[in-house]
Amino acid sequence: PSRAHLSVAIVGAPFSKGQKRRGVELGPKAIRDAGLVERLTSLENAVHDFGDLTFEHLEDDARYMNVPYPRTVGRANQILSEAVSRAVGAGQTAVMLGGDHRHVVMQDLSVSPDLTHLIQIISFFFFKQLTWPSARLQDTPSRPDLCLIWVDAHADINTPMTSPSGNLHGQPVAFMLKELQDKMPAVPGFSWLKPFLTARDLVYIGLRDVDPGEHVILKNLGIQCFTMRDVDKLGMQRVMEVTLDHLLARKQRPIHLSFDIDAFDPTLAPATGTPVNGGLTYREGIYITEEIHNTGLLSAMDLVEVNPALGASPEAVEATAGLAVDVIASSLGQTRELQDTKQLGL
Ligand code: 5AB
Ligand code: MN
Ligand code: MN
Ligand code: MN
Repeated sequence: PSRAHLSVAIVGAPFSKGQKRRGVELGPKAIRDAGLVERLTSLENAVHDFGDLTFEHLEDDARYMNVPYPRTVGRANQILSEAVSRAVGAGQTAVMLGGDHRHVVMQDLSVSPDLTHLIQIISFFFFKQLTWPSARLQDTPSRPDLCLIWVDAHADINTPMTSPSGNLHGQPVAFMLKELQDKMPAVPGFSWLKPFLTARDLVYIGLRDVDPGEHVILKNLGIQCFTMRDVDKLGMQRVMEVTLDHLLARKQRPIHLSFDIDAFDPTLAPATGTPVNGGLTYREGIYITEEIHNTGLLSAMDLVEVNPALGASPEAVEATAGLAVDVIASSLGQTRELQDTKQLGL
């Protein structure tokens, strides 16, 4: 491990109402139990674990169109967003643990780009695991220049109209994009969230299960996407080179990384709600995060959709949570590169 010397804020978002499978709210505990804080501390980061947020379950939360629990999910994202904003405003790198993907990302965006990933988890189990970017809080230091790297088997860019499931964990990106605002209905619970991202501020990596309506949106908006076929064809080194060039060539800016654990192959990350065959290898996933760390621009990240209730065995859950720790540690300074011997004191 390398020395990273970052000030890291960990925020747990034990939320699951962005999707219909319960259990993703247990994700933050599983990731902590897999040794997250110890690992980040061993990288010489200053680690502040703020524990888990508490989310209310709102009574009177009738389905809106086909979207279940809109107010509960919206409010939870707002709470997450505020927590992330405080951390980012205090100069910390925020790490959100999902929970489902709906939840995490929105919070991130309100604070800074880093939290975006958490929002992903929000989906139906909105808070499944952790992350999506919540740049929306008006009363917090928002980051107008934030960019977002979304690592996921899914694009999570359905609108309530295109969504085949209604689940909000498949929709967080649509809430964030300025270009989609005339396509977005006024979902109850989300009036606090103002779109903060443009289509060229976003890159996807790992896609392999994209709905028809999502295809139309991705193509029409010209969003930079690296599907698993592109990863096969180009290799991850080239994918990361183009990704970082696309987002950073014009100017250096903060990055929010939203990492859905289902981007990995299900053989590596079995304990998740919507596994899809043919995912990232361990080395491809770790290379993504090493390259992001090396930019020095990571502001917030979310790690979402770890669902301990869906592992076939305790070993399956431990493998998935351990993988989540590796992804977060590698985003925050753990490296496979040999170190400078003087710095190591050798
Ligand atoms: B996840 C699906 N596209 O909208 C939908 O795991 C799946 O946060 C969404 O990426 C998966 O329901 C959400 C079919
Ligand atoms: Mn470093
Ligand atoms: Mn996702
Ligand atoms: Mn996914």
